[in-house]
Amino acid sequence: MIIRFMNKLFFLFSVFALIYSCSKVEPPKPVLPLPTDRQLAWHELEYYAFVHFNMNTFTNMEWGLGNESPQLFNPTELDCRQWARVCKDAGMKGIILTAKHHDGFCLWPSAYTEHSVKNSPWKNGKGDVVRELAGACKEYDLKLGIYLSPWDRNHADYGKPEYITYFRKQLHELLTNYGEVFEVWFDGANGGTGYYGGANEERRIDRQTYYDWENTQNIVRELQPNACMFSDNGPDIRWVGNEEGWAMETNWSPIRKDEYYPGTPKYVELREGQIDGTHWVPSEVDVSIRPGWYYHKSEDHQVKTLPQLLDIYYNSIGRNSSLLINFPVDTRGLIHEKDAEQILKLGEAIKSDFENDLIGDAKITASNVRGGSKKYQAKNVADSNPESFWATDDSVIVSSITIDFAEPTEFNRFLVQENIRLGQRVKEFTLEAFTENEWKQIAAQTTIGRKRILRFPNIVASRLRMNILDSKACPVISNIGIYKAPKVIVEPIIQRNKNGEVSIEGFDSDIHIFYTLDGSTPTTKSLKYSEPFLLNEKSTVKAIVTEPDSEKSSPVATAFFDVSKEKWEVIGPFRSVEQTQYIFDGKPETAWVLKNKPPVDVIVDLGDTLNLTGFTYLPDQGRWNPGITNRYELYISSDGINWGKPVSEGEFANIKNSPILQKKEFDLINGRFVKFRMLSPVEENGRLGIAEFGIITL
Ligand code: FUL
Repeated sequence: MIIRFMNKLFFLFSVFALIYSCSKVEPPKPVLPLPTDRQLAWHELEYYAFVHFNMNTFTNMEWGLGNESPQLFNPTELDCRQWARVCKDAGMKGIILTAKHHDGFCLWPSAYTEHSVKNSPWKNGKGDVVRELAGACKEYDLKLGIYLSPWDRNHADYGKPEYITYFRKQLHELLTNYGEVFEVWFDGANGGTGYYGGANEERRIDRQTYYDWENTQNIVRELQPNACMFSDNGPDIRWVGNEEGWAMETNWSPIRKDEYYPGTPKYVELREGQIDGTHWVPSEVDVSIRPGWYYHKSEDHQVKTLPQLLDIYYNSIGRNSSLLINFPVDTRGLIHEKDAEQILKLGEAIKSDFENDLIGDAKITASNVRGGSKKYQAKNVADSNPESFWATDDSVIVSSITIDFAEPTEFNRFLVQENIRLGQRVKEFTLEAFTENEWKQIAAQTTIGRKRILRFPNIVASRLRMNILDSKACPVISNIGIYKAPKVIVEPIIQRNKNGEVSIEGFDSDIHIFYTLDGSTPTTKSLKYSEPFLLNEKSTVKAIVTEPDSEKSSPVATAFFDVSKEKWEVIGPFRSVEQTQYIFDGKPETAWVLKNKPPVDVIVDLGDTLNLTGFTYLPDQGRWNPGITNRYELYISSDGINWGKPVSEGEFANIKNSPILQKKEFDLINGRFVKFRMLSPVEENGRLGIAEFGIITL
């Protein structure tokens, strides 16, 4: 009886002691600067859409001059609900619309200009795209964001103080008439040539002072206190310093904000953020699903694929950034089917990558727990409560947290988050897996921030350990997730270089590639690819990617190669131009481009006399000022001196809109020298070029 009483007493004493000890342990002191509540809410969104749709959509431009007639704006099937549906289905949380781009045309009937939808034929001037989108976002539970270009190439007063009044009035309209706005996007591109009410001149402004940013930003704060503002240097969200879809691995949310301004030439310094940053201004990765921001039919074949989009996802959200993916809405007023197809694939892939957190019931321990307190115990990283976290004593920075699975577990993703309410801290960490009876390092990294995701080949381990090697103060880790993402089984890329070496690349690690050379459909019993191989003769390579130990197999990739280009040489007339090699390198992304008065000839010595029946031309695939010819002549010669009449001549139909591989056949002829004559650039830029040139033999 007495023993039982004593036991009870002891138990009660322990409970009190624990409660006392918990209450005694001081929480970690914040490391400045800290995010505001509005930034914390924005951080949670992670992934949202940009829509570039405006006058440029109808003029096939990226930067309109400002002199475009509102009559040109006339979408035939505009449907903002379709945009919202696609974005929602892809897992996105909001849409930011280019309400006004640099050309000054307004998608809403602004009371302060005639240069808007109200003077367009669309809905007889009664339409309002911003209103339609606001309604669609509401219906699909998405947030609405506004892009309002500070640069206005249409407005007569641009460059004078009067324009700032106009700009602010427009801001007022957009922030009071369309409900809650989550993000206001101020572009850094500012000043230059333009129409400017008919002046047609160049106007430069002082980017630091012209907009009186402080007072302009105050308008947003006052009208939409919850909205975050984006610009090169914030105040709430900063540009990541490129438009290609990646953040740096080292990425601090703080920056020394006052050293920069929208349009700063020092934007590269913003990429990594700054360890000694004075303000919390996290990065946002903005990237288009196509090469351009606006719709161009010519880019219909260049929509980013699932592998490219997955890389973008992991290189942005997985690197302490948010992700803003742009849809260049087309002239119908819809997100193009091809864009929708790819983004939905990404949505599916993200879902399945993070479906099952393997941390489950693993035992989690740490080398140090703050004050030995339960409140800061290691287990908190797996309790799905973002508020709770593991923290160490102030004096302990070098520390580790170990996840002990009940049995060997296979995984390929590691996700970790700091509790950013207390500031960004970790400077350096490693990851080790206990496998085959020893600890193996699988990653050595720098910052964490709001979210860091590491990808690596599948590993089977019974334990996983994260070592914090350096931190601004004691680490505060709120979440860890461990996943086995399914392999991305997409068709591989088959390329052959000038020497005849064929490479076949799949996107993921731990996959198998099988191929055939006889035109038959590859299976897991076909040749297994391990490294590039020589293939000089004419052949068809077909290849698939399969997942080991599963039935999963990709669609078949097919590449047709004619005789190898090993002996080919450009012998004139631009032999000295270094890039001539690009036309035989098997890489569509590299090109040889010239700005010469047509005709421009390229003469190739094939090295042998061949039986020729045609040729192929892949025009320059570059985004800016591509060199493309739409008329051509092709000559064959046996000595490179006497050319006679062209064996083929004419036009590459629709090549401007669709710059894909062109194939032309002609009657069989013997020859060793080929002259390809480019006659007319399709772009006003006057450039002529070739990404790849090939011949067809009998
Ligand atoms: C850039 C602009 O100049 C582009 O046209 C586009 O709007 C992009 C998002 O930002 O700075």
